[in-house]
Amino acid sequence: MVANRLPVDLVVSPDGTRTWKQSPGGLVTALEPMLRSREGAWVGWPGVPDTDVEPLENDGLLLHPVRLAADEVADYYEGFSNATLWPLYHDVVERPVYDRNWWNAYVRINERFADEVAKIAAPGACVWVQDYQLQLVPAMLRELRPDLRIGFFLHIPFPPTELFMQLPWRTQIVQGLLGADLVGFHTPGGVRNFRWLTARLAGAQSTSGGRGEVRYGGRTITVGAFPISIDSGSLDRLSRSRAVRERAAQIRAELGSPKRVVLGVDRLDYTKGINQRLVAFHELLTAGRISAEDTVMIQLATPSRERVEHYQRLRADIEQTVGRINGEFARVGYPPVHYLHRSLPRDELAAFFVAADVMLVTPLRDGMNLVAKEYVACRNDLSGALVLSEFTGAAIELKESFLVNPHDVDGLGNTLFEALTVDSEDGRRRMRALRRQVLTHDVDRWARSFLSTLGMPDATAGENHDGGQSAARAGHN
Ligand code: GDG
Repeated sequence: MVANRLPVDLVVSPDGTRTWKQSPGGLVTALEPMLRSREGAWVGWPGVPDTDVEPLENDGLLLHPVRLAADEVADYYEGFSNATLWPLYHDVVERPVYDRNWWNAYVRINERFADEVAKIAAPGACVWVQDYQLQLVPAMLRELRPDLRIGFFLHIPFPPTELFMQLPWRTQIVQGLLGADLVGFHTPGGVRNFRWLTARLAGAQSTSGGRGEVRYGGRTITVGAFPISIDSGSLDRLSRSRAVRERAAQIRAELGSPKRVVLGVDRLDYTKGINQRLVAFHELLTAGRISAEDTVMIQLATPSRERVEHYQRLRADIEQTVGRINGEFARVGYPPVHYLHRSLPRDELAAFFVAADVMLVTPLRDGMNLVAKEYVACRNDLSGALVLSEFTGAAIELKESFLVNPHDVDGLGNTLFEALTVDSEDGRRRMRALRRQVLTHDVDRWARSFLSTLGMPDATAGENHDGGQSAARAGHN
């Protein structure tokens, strides 16, 4: 496995002591279960700049840290990855910055990751490269190690072709991805955009293969949609546990036992449409369609990319909106919006999902959105309503949710109101259908499907896979 971050973060305390903690974010949440069942090696950055860390073993997984200097983090990660590619790939919701120094750092760091993998992968091993920070690694790695099977998966949307064409380094990115044997996206739309661009920018030829194949440089590259999911079974079990149910009841009591609880859970990111949903909630209060006594909203916004300017502005905007709503509608001790800017433990998060009558997932653009699926997995009694943006990958699978266009403030308010007042039969019918989808399509199925398409031996056969074990053995060398 190759990803920008290791699945654990290094924590260095002031006295120099080093410990590891589980790192946040959708990617780890998604891959953790698969890794527990396969012995493998993971190449990634430990999250602390200017620090050398020896390879180590963590729960049967070999970790190979890649060193990044502070200026490299600024240019490759905060710069090119999060201020160029992230906004460009999310429909230019914010304006992408095109900076040549950032690009040069991106090339250099992708080379460093490719070199590290080339050193440790066993002959013929399967290598799975993750996400937008490492799009050049497939071609670089193929150059160094033509014996490997290389897969690449993009966790964010692959943008409309007209937007992608803005990128000054568009050809290099497409050629980088074409180094893989298999390139995966969340949605068929991403597949279509990529195939068109491979023809336009790299002269690749599309064949009429089932999943979609392109011919490039004498090789065949498979391109497909692999919608990611969650460990639905374990979250379903957690949500039924007595501790989580009691905590959920306690949360409602602490809120003053309102009739309805509305919840948002996101990394604090401008793609997530947090302000849009707050505005819709505010308008329902102002219009008197809901009252602050009856309906309470909780917005959990996990701190994210705090050194990137777009994010600092966004945080200020959201906090101003929350302040305005509470200023207008709070009674002492009972604000209508409870805003938490922090990360919560998994059990506590599950209790919030259980406590909420309506889940608001309103991104302006999102590759998939795991939160929507997590909410569904926590509703075993079939109560609860999911309001879901059309612009998430999840909307393709979760058709029985209350689908909404987050740019349409009236539509968003009306849909939120509809979800708050849905009759219980209709609500149960919807939730039953959503749960059927989420519980049968879990993250393990996603990973197996990708890896078997990549040609990993025994990818579909359960635990202890040869491919993973040989990669792990190579890691000891
Ligand atoms: C990227 C793509 C795609 C959040 N706050 C806390 C917490 N979380 C967990 C959620 C969820 C994960 O973080 C967030 O995943 P999302 O999918 O919603 O969003 P991104 O981080 O943007 O992920 C996205 C994903 O990759 C996978 O491919 O779906 O489209 O943007 O699991 O529950 N977890 C805990 N405490 C928190 O406070 N424990």
